[in-house]
Amino acid sequence: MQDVSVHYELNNTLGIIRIDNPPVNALSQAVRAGIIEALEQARSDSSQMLLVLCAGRTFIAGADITEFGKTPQPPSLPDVIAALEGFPKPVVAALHGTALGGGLELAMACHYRAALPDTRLGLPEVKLGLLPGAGGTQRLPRLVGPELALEMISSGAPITANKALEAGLIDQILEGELEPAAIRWALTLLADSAPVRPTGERPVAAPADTDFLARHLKQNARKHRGQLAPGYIAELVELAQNASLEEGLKRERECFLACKNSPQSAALRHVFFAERATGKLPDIPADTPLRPIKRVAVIGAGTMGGGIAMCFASAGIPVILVETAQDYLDNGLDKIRQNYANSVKRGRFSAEAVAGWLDNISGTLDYADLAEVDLVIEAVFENMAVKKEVFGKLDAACKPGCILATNTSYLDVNAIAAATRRPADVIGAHFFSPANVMKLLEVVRAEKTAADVVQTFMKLARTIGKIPVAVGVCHGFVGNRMLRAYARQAQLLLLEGATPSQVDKAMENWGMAMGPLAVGDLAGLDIGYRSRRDQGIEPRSVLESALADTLVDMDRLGQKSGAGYYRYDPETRARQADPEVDKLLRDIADEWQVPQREIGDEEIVDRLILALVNEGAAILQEGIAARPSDVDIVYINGYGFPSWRGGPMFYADSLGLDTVVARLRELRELTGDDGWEPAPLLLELAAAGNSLASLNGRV
Ligand code: 3H9
Repeated sequence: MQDVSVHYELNNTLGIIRIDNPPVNALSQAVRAGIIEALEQARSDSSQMLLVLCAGRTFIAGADITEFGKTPQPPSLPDVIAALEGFPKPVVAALHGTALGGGLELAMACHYRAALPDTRLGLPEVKLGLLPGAGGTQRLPRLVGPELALEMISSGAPITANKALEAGLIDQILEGELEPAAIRWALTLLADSAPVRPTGERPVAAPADTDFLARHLKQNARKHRGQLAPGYIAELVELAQNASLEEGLKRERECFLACKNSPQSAALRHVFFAERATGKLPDIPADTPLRPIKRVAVIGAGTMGGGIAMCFASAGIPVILVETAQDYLDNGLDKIRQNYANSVKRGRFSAEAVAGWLDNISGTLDYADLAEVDLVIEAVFENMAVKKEVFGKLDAACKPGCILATNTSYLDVNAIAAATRRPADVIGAHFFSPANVMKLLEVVRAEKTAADVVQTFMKLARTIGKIPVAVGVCHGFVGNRMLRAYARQAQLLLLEGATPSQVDKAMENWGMAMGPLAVGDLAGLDIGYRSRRDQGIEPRSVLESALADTLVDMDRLGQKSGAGYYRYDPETRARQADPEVDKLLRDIADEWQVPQREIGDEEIVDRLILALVNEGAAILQEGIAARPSDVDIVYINGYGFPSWRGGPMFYADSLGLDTVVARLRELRELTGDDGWEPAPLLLELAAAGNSLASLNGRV
């Protein structure tokens, strides 16, 4: 066999097709062609059954995503799958690791399936803006029934081997080492004269009642808002129940191609690779030796500190929580126990796992207990003087080489590092709240942070389940600096004549998880108020915070006080527009002499999103972020930006930078605000006919 990614071997009565295409055995053209060639060989040899298995850490994890967007090369995956299902000898598949997307579709076209116990099986295409395009929408309902099939395909979440066995997706769990166990199982089937059993010829398992689709669409309406694939998926699963395989496959192909060629899928594929690119740092070699991190301490047992401690404990890393008084410590530890207990109640984790994680957390009031830790994360009050004091104490208490990290969202990490005699060991770690849930972690590189400290932190972040993005020092780093520009536009629009509901609805309809004013109410308006005061900005002295400051002075702090930009129903927490705020707005606009006008939703979206784009471009030019795709990842994972729009920088490219520059100039004209001057980087790229994406490859 010419192609090295698929090997065929005749083992007495068994023909073994072994796929070996690291790292995840994706179904590249070479693999597809290799399988067809293997089938040709097996057709005429003395094999009585074929066994498909994979080398390396996983079964096939799907189609090769890098091939999407290029001209398709034969054979197509549906053709390979049809050849497997229609093969005249029984074909069986042995799964391990992950059987995902096209990988699971291929397995479903085999006549029997078995898996090692820790295998995960799923159809995650929806996360790439796609749907299963090689029969998955038609074969999965035939095996597990339409209800579970719809849940799996529209969530993209994989299931365990046990669940797959219970649901009829696999026939057997394999024990022991993959290959010998798979061969034993196949020979048993052969001994039992197991017949060819094409999945496509089966009727749908346990057909659902007539309104299951309507229920599904209603339950998921909010989650799927604005997305193309989920509607098609529901239609196709229904078709599996009511139409022939041939008809179902034909419609599946049409829908798959519509999704594959859509801007949404291009955006989500960009996000897939962008998420994995964040760890590749332009100036730090990938093989930089890492510092071992075996024990960690977290300073401050408040909401943030507790959440951070949970991240380490849940990853099996012992963590000491440090407080200044016993009752603060006790409260913090109680809160952690409660959080874990809630997760167990909701079925997220087992009680057994959580008990083990809790054993990883201890508490102390004494910095002397930090002598042996390898990393400390400070999560005290967001105040420079307090942070400097803590870092002075850490410098004295911690061993040489211990990494000292500050969880700040705005402050100057260089100044904090200067409070120690070891600035090379100091780094910023901006976790997002709730820290045990939110995936994003901005890793802030200060001027003197050592390369191995950065690399260690980036790797450690992955170990605790985060998506780390390396950023440089500036006020607010990448995310909060951009947020400031975005939130400023929301405030100005209110004073110019929009209402809070209008601004929020426009942004939510565009795809943001929550509008900016609802976010402000959720976070608490007092936070920004305090931060402005700490920066020496007097309350109500600046136009863009005049409304927020006034609300705080009126004790309208947001959801926690029952009112902010909105009023909140005490029972349901539903937000209601408040005429009092509209009146307040008009008064403030009069006071500042801001003329009122009708404002359309398109202007709201343009102003908020282009403010992000312009600030993002300035951040890139200053080298605060390494590449545009890093900025996208920050905004998607930390600020509710719709992933199917690819992030603000990808979105700017999709508009075309010429269009972006022209619109920025129009906005300057319209508002008279010089802040709309296009960032020089945008001008440069637009003039050269280039995209922001052209900078992604510069690493
Ligand atoms: C599909 O199947 C469509 C069909 O229905 C229809 C077709 C007609 N292709 O994530 P990792 C790379 S759509 C190409 O860091 P892990 C990845 O970029 C597909 N490359 O490892 C990375 O490269 P690098 C449906 C892929 O252990 C390296 O492999 N399937 C693919 O944390 C390691 O990846 C999916 O959506 C791919 N399919 O996680 C599954 N997958 O080292 C997508 C990975 O250069 N994959 N790479 O940065 C995953 O979810 C995870 O990669 C997996 C492993 C769980 C498998």
